[in-house]
Amino acid sequence: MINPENFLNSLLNSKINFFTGVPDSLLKNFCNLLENNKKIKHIIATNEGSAISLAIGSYLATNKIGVVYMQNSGLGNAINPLVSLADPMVYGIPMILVIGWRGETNKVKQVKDEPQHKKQGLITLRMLKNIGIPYKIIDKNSKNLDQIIKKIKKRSYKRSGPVALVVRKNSFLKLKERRLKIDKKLLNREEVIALILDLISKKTKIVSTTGMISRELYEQRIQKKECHSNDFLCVGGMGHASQIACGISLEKKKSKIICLDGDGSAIMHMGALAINPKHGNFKHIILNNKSHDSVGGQPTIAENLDLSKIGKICGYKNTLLINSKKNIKKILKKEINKKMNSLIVINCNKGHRSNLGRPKESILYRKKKFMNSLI
Ligand SMILES: Cc1ncc(C[n+]2csc(CCOP(=O)(O)OP(=O)(O)O)c2C)c(N)n1
Repeated sequence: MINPENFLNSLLNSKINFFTGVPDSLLKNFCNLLENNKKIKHIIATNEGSAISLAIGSYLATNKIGVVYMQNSGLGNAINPLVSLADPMVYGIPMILVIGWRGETNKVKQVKDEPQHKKQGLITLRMLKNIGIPYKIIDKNSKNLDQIIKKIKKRSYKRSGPVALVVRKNSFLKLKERRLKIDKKLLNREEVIALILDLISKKTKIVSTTGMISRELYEQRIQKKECHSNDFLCVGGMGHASQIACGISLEKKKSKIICLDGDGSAIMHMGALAINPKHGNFKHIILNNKSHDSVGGQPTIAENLDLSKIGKICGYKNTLLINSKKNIKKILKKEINKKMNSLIVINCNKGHRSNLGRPKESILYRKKKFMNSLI
């Protein structure tokens, strides 16, 4: 296996010191190393397209190549600035992409992964080929990292454009997990989800965001012996859950709808905060643990933001920040029953159960059940 420290050192040896990206579970041991590293400039971006743009800016100012890391699902977000700005046919900006390959394929088959990674896993290399980005696949047996990085960097300068390292699962050695700081005055995310389920009517629809939030919602339905038909799990398309909820609420004016969002997800496509209150009518609940908890706990910019104030400015009629578990049930009950669009930000602790299950039924079956529940 590759020691992420060696991988980082090889990049540093190649005089690369600008890093940006959106965290990924396959890359988490590398991503986590970048935090608080005084030798480098590192920005955890809000989406992969923005990360590409940060690297473009850094290159323009320094003539030096940067690294952009992402999960392969983020390639979709990255494609526009890659193709319309960084490509050798436009501004010709060298950079190294480090892409975690969920749903990877080998010579014989595609490895088992969750439904949202199937298509993206299959097409990742083809996408890179299509947009002319040369790539090298690395895995747990990759050696001579210094050589690999030197070569790929040279290639990037030579073509005046991006190049990619595509990283297979389990390539990186596990480093120490970060220690969770628990704030006793807050609930954890799963406890908040359980509470919300206790407070809503049986017919309320829930659209939940990518990652652990959807998995915890699914598990809580099982624990409460409730069916899953009222839930749409936005397993992929991170950052789009609230616009899906908005679209549903436009068409189903009488339905009670809740979006269970994460801070990283809500910020990834924050423009939605302005569209939702203008066109939709639903309760937008952001479970704010100020981190990308699902992929390793890396901080989000929510550390520095009051998302409820942003919601107010964006036009939500009702906004609230819940910063303590004291009276939370009473407060939430009142909020959920209000008949106007609301943005409710609930601060909660980081962390999740290690034995959290995954949805079992086929994803198409779940879609059908959800659509039927809307009739
Ligand atoms: C476009 C895209 N980029 C990255 C990911 C990987 N990813 C899955 S969940 C997640 C973190 C979500 O953070 P947040 O919304 O704050 O929820 P939390 O995990 O903290 O509950 C990330 C980065 C993804 N699925 N899609």
